[in-house]
Amino acid sequence: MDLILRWYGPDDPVVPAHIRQIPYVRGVATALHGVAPGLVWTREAIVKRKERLAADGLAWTVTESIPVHEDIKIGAPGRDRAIEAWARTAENLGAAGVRTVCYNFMPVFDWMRTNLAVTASDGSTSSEYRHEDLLRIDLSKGMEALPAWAEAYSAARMAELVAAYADVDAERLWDNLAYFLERVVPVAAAAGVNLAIHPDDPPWPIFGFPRIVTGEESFARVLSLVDHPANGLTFCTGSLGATPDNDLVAMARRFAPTGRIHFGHFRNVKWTGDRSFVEVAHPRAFGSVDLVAVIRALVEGGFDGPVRPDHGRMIWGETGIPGYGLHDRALGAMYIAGAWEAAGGRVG
Ligand code: DNO
Repeated sequence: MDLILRWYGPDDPVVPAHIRQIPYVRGVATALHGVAPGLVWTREAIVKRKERLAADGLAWTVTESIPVHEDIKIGAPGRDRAIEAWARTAENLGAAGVRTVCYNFMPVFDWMRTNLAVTASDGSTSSEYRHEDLLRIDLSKGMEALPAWAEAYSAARMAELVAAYADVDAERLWDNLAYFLERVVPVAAAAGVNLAIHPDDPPWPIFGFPRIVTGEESFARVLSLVDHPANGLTFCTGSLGATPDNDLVAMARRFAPTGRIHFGHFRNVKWTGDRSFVEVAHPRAFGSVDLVAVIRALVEGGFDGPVRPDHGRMIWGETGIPGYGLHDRALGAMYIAGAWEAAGGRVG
């Protein structure tokens, strides 16, 4: 596998030169975060980003993510134009040699937490999700007060989105995902790009918005919507592992041999109650996810694609983007690399 780290671009307090010093890491997952959803990333801008990374000896291995415009998820009239822009972006990335695109299909919010910095007994901080706390959040006030890593929404914009999603139940969202994939997969495939949908985090509906990519059956359904090798998955142990309903080892055994896992996100969470969890250090002793067992199943199933440590804790006084400090992700990277090698896999 290719061990990489996520890098948020020039504004990220973690610099490429430091990422490069983590053993094995020779590439990143990144995106042109400054480009609004629905607009095309030009070849020039993509190449400029690639060159910026190359100056520090890093490749742009994975795009994480090309954002999916809400019109596409809602099935609104503007969706064809937004789909066209998404497909052109994937094509431009492929032409520049960036061959994996991670994306998600979560309405309105991406990953959601109710606290971004809970302090553990060792003084480190990490994020947590408690469903009872989520239920106390009043969406009608907008998103400013919401402790989550997500875009801010004014009360008016939020009301608009809630209204737009009123008719979008889970089945409708599936239809809209199918409509999207039917149009983008052929373009991506022709450009030599693999698509890797990210599971919903957490994997259950929030604020009344449906969430559909939540576990084994939904992974199988995504693959069947467009049965092409370029239509694939991001195997995210933190998102899938947030619920005891998912058997991650069984999922790894089922999907790795299909060749449709195109990206791996590895992190650990500890269940703390019904639909509640806290993020913990990567090793299996600290959480509810047995990363060693999952990695063994992936290696045995033949998965050999890009992998990154996902959220880390904040340790050693580091500050920065919640979940995306350098230190704990570097520790996680080494744990993953060790488990990979012990399982007989290649780490590159
Ligand atoms: C969280 C990440 C997600 C992921 C997107 C993919 O830290 O794993 O934000 O990048 O859901 O589109």
